[in-house]
Amino acid sequence: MDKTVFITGATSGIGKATAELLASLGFRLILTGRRQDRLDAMKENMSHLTSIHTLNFDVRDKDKIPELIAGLPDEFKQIDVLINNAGNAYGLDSVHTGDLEDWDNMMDINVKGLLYVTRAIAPQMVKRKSGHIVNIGSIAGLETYPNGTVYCASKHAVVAASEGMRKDFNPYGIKVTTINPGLVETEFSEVRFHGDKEKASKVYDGYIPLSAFDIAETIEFVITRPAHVNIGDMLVLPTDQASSTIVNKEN
Ligand code: NDP
Ligand code: 8X3
Repeated sequence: MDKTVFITGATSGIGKATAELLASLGFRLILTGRRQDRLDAMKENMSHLTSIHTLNFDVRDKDKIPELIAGLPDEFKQIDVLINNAGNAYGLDSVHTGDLEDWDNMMDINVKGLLYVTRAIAPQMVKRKSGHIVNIGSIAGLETYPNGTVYCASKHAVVAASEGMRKDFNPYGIKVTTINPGLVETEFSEVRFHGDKEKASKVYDGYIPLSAFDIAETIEFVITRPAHVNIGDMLVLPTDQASSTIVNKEN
């Protein structure tokens, strides 16, 4: 597979599962995140499958990102697919009690971070008149739920940014896809509840959530369509989930 895929948030959950699946298919990979030990372990474990380059950065670091992209080794300079996956929810609170630092994290990482990375990579796609940008939104970008206002607002912004990018990049033949998952069992809830593993695990009790691999397979599907086919938007739910607030739980 002679394509280079750049994945943000590759150290955990959906990003990690996607990296593993795409490595097994021979895609050249640029794996990114803030946890260097995890990036090192992934490179070590998967280098027998494909060429892997890792970059350690925070998607909020708007000055560092263009420098890192410009400094990529020749083999990794041409990025064919950008998967904007890095993101998290912080807190589950009403707007009148929410923590402002949590709000900054969600808006700065989920929205501005996604835009900073895209801004650094899209020019080479425009120049080549080819490329594919896959943005990981959420069901929270299509509806809202109580106490999730700011996370939902950040994911609504991702859906809007994705739609806008499709228009901006239309003259250049660049595909833009938004994948909106429902409940996926990853480290997501642990981050949301600031490290409270017990509270986090309860989110996935009593029904079968999606696995990170389920979304990795969806990503693989969208990036392997023929050149003339762009999957615009996908909502991918566990069978047990009908909406953000309707989940068929046993108890
Ligand atoms: P995880 O917490 O398992 O993974 C989040 C990833 O994002 C990690 O690799 C983390 O890496 C990276 N990340 C977070 N903040 C930053 C940052 N500031 N800079 C760089 N990387 C960052 O969660 P998921 O895999 O579930 O989440 C992936 C995406 O999927 C997110 O955008 C999330 O909103 C979305 N999503 C998740 C759903 C779910 O139910 N789990 C449902 C719908 C959408 P590191 O800490 O090493 O930087
Ligand atoms: C993650 C799913 O329902 O926790 O985007 O917002 S949810």
